[in-house]
Amino acid sequence: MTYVTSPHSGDTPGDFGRDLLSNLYYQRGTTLESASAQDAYHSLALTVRNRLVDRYIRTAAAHYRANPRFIYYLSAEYMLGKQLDQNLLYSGTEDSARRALEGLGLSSSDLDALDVEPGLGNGGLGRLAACLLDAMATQDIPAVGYGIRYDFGIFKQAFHDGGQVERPDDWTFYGNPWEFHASDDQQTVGFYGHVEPLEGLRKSWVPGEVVLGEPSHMLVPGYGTTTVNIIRLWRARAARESFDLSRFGAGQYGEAVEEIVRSENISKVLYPDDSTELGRELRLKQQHFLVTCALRDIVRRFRLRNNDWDDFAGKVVIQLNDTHPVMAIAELMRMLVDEEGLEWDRAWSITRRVFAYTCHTLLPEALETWPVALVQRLLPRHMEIIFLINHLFLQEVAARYPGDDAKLRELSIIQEGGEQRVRMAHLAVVGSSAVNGVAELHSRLLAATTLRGFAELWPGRFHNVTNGISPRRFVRLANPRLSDLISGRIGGREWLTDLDRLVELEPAADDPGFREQWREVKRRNREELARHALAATGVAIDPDALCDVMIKRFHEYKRQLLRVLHVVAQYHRIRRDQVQDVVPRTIVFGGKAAPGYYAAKRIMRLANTVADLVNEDPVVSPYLKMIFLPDYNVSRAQLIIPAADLSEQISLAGKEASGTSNMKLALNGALTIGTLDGANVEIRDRVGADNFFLFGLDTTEVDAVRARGYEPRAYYDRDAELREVLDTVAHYDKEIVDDLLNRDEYLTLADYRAYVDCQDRVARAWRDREGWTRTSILNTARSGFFSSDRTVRDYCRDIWHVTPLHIDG
Ligand code: NBG
Repeated sequence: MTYVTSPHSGDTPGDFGRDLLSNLYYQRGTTLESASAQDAYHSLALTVRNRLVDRYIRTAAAHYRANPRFIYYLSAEYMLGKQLDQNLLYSGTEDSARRALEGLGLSSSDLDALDVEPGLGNGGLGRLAACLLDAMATQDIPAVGYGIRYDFGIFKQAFHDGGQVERPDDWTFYGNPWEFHASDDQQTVGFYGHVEPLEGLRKSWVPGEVVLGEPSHMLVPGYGTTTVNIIRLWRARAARESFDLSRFGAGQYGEAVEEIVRSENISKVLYPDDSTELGRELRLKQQHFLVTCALRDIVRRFRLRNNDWDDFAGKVVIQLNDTHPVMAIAELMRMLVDEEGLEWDRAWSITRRVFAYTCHTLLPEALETWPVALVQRLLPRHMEIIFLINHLFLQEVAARYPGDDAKLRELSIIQEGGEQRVRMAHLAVVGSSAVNGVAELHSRLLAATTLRGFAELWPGRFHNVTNGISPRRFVRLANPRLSDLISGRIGGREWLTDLDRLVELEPAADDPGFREQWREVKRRNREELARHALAATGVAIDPDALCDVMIKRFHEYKRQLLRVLHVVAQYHRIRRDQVQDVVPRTIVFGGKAAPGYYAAKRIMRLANTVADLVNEDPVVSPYLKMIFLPDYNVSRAQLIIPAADLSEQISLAGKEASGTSNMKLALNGALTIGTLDGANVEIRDRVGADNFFLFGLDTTEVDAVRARGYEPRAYYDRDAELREVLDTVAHYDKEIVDDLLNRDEYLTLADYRAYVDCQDRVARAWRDREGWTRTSILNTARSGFFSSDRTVRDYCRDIWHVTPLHIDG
């Protein structure tokens, strides 16, 4: 291995500054005097990146030598967050960079503002993928993340008349300094066409259309270790010479680039929908594109050091992040049987051992299914393979449940009755060695409801791995003040990679001096949020007010509407001077709605309307302010979370698989008001029932309410305050109220009174500032479990069976 260590590795501000100037000169072809802001930003990014390359080369070399078992994480979504802040921290150059920039007369905050976060995901699922990659690198786990390099990430959100407006996220407009392109490492991906028989079960698929997948990778550094893994993202391209020169010459400019456009459309845009299936061919194309590129790359990497298929399952784990990459099961079977000539049974045994599947939902409408007719047309050979997998699987089921046709229908990979569809979750379970949910309650409910038949068939296959979050991203980078305070108190920064050590903070909860410092940190974080909020919304907020935060995708089950109803109730109380349980609060909202999700967008518009109502009322606004920060993303999360005092986790019990903002907020000392849903249950178990504001129906009670025949209007009739609130809301949006009174799918009215009363308890608790601070400290101290390091260790132990590979620095 030829290592190059000079001149890009020095640690002093002088070294850093020199390398930055050299990058300006040689990479941007300019000088400090004439550099544009983009020149300076790109040179800074390259200077930081250079400091990770050496570690990456060492990691790759060590992996090659050791030929270890690898985790290949397949995900259609990654929400990586800004790379500059992360890579400065992980390369250990924060200080030297700051001083070098000062010396050169460059502003680090101006340059940081030019760092664009790659928004290649929708929400929790994509951010979880990023937190897991971060933890895998930090835990020295040999791993590669595979994804799609969308030209346009999640849309940018703005508001017009309170309603959401979506704008394209052209994230690489000025180039992306963090990625390495490998344009000579392309893969070929086929679509359509027909199947020709070879011998036995072996067939040959002749695709009717072919596109190229071109990879680039970004570095995924571990914190406090030498390991730097990568995430490999694929972009679709047309074959060389697809440009039709003669048509162009004839003035047919559109037709001349038709093929290029058709091919490149595959990785053009992230689907901004995280819950329902769009039923669109292009999305299925994306999925097949991702899995084909990833699998070919995995096999290429395997062959670098191995040549026997019997070793494949020993060297390769493929973790399927939800159903989006599940076509990989059929594609691997196709590669093994058709291309490699393996017997079906041998191929199936390998495939089944290699894959593991994480399910991230309980909502039936979020479980992907594809019309058989569509799969047949787009991927004819895959459809045959899926039918055969299903046929053999149903024989197994029939042997186990003789004569039970209902069982066959329930478990079949093919949904019958009406249009035949492929149930991707069923394919995932049948083709994997392990299935996991993402919080204890979720895993339990999965096995008891959504995937019950499978859990009965193969109980050993079902696991729970409770989600976690990166403390580097969500405490150290997001909340440097709190991090310093914690490090000062417990001595050193080891807690950042050993988050259980936060328990050492517990005694500090009883130290009035420490509590004072803790409050001061929160206050300064709220001041920072206030500055940003003023610039973004024009609304001035009081940095001493309780900062009450609800940040997540807009979805009816998450019940942003319940949050809004409480605000309206407060509004009336304050107007009536009924303020005994009112403390000054700032309600902070952040989140996007899927563009086609009409009901969620209505609720969003209502939230903005109520915000105006409250903020513009001279009687109410001294007590209550409401801001909706547009374009919620990872960077915005890093700003809001450190300022939060109260974390709203108010989904209808049984609907939220886990939630992860709940963990981020608790870890930053916010108290939770929440239902017994998702990971809230585990947060409450850990921080203690006294330090958590619990309200609302649990899953058993939800079932009971529904079984009795839920009548939302009865709550309206019974509760005068609720009546006043809904009448006010009806004034702005009658449709929302009609729906609540007649249907109320997510039992908002059933939980309303418990929620409002619980909010009164919150207000009383807030008045006791010492008590509140104590609870806040305990929330942080007891949330160490929610580190993504622990999540990765759980995956390693229960599902992946891999061990860390330490890389010498
Ligand atoms: C989401 C769940 C969240 C969970 C994240 C990460 C999907 C399909 N699911 O509750 O709604 O925290 O996944 O596991 O986006």
